[in-house]
Amino acid sequence: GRPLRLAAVDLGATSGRVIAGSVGSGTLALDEVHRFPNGGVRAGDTLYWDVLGLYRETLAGVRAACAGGPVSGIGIDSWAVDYGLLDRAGRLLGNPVHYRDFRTDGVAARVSESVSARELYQVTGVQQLPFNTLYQLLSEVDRLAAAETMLLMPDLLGYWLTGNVGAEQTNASTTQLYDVRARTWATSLAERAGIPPRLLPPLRDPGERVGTLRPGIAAEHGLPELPVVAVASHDTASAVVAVPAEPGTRFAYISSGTWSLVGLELPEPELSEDARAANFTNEGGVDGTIRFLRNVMGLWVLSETLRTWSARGEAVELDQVLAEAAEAPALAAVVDIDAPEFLAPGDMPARIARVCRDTGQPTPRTRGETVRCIVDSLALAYRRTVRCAARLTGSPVDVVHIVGGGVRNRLLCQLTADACEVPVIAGPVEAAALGNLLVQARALGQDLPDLAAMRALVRATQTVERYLPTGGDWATAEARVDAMGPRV
Ligand code: LRH
Repeated sequence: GRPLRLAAVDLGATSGRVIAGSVGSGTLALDEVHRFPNGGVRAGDTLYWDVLGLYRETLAGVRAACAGGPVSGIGIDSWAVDYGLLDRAGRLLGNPVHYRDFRTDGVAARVSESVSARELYQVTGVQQLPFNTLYQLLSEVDRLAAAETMLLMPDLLGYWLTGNVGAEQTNASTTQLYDVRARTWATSLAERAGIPPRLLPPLRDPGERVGTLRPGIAAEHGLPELPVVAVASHDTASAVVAVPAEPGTRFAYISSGTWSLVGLELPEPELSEDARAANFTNEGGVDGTIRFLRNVMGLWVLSETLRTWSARGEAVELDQVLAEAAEAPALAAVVDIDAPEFLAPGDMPARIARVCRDTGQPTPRTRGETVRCIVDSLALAYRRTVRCAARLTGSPVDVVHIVGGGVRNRLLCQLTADACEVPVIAGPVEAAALGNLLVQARALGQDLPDLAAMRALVRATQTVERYLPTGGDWATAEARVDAMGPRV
């Protein structure tokens, strides 16, 4: 049909953007109309999100999109697990807390007294991460009595825009409060764990309407009363929609941003004890698919490293240190990038050096060597995870697709091909925004019947780069990391 112009609000942990996209048959074009930094705000002893800033920037972006031409819809996606609580009058109860805050330390261990880790996995299919919504809610259990509703971040912004509460399924599936087989809230499990089920709002599917921009907001911002569409509101689910996989290929994907989400698309959840032991998650995707994946620590360690150097007054450009890293010796020292010590903000170069020393490896001395250690370690984690996913599901992987900001890191893309020993197809960068636009477009009547049609449109319109494996002794490096301690 005639292309639709749509606003995709894509909120990442380190930056947010609003993209005006045109979607029609043979058309998928992006125009970034607004971008802003995002990140944790430490106040007192807590690491918060600037949620009102995110709301303000969302509106600023929608205004910018509308200023460029008529817009037919708005869709919002963001990182998973974090939420705001509403009281009985629908007012926000407290400022949402960042998943990297330490309020959840030790909570998971307490839950296992009322619900076993095994049962939790059987019902929810979710990997053990300290910041799962279940654990975050339990860390503030005293406050829950005053709360009526829990809204995940995109649903909270959607509520402010439209006045309607709900929980979009792909993001709900990350909470560890969602029954992955029944596709409903796991209410009895929630109750036993100590979470009042009234907090869990009605579920909505990607493609359903959230509602219409409230007249007061439309008037205040000079906007039309636009439909707000529930997209795959978990950014990773949106990114997987836009993986340009050829039909029939056996592909793994890496959604590469602050986190690297590494895994496979499956028709059904994989809930074996082996999958649980390997800490793979079963998150909901579009059209009933399952995202069987593992969180790998991702570009976070690199961005925190650059932040540490900048804070010391050492001017650092990402491209410059990556060029230095490319010249540094390969696989000189590797760390388990998923070790818990890399989760919280802080001095990553010091942590890397300490791990190298403690494991009897050469300590990186230059910036190039430090970055090489991080990028080698990431590629190694991709190798372990892709191979593990293939082993757990019995489905070999012929190609690895990388989407998201990490596509720009050409050293990492090449090392991923080397480590995984299969070709890598890298692109598109703005996969989450593209997936957001595609699901919106379908909801508003464009002819995109299934994931295959959406991916065909991505392939026809977006450019990708190919990387072929060139070798390296990854097996030895893998054995070195296997001998190290526990992972997140
Ligand atoms: C990536 C992501 C990931 C979650 C994490 C909290 O942005 O949504 O899928 O595990 O943030």
